[in-house]
Amino acid sequence: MPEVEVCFSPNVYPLFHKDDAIVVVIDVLRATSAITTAFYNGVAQMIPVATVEEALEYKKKGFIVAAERNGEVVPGFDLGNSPFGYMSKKVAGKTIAITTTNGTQAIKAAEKAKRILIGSFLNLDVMIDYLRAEKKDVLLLCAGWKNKFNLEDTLYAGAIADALISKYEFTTSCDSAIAAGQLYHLAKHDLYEFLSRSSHRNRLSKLNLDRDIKYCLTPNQCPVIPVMEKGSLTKLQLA
Ligand code: 3SL
Repeated sequence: MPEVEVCFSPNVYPLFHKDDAIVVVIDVLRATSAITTAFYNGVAQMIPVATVEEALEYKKKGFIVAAERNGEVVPGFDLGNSPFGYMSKKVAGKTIAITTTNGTQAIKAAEKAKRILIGSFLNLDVMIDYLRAEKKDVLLLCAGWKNKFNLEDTLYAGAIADALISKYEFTTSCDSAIAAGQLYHLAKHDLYEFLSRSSHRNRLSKLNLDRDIKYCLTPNQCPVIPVMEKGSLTKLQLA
């Protein structure tokens, strides 16, 4: 039976790496929600980069570039991490380079994985369907906050782990998958309320970003799966 595991911090990804596992990178607030939204709205390709300096190189070459640090758009760049910035016709069909505080760092941390997918509540059901059909080991990689644990990524990991284990033929011997599943059960009736004391919900609220938080926590609005192919993200062709 395929196994599902949850890694709570990109820092410890090497402990979880398996050559054949599918890695789902999760940064619910807000990087992976923004990326999912971008592909749902027709963005052609996204190039995740780790540093603002690398992002600047893409800007000099004429790319649209998104750069976020600590929740805010880095001055001089076109976009940040608000999913609402990726709904415009201006980005449809375009390639966007992107760097974020945690999300793109988590993608980099997993770069040795054979397949990297981008997960968010926005693509919850389509992700579960895809993973169950693939029947491969799954590693749910939470971006967290600067390599520390966060609740919102854990809840999404729990939603996936719980569905795969309880409804389909997946198993786990990983306590973090069990813990994430149990937390999801406590939270699922009102994710927004459950996160009321969480650090990043509060950080974003102080920046007047409650609209973003509510959007990112509303499941299944964007049924697409971004996938990493040779250094950039594209939309996975679903059967
Ligand atoms: O850390 C990240 O990658 C971001 O999602 C953080 S924020 O939501 O833009 O603050």
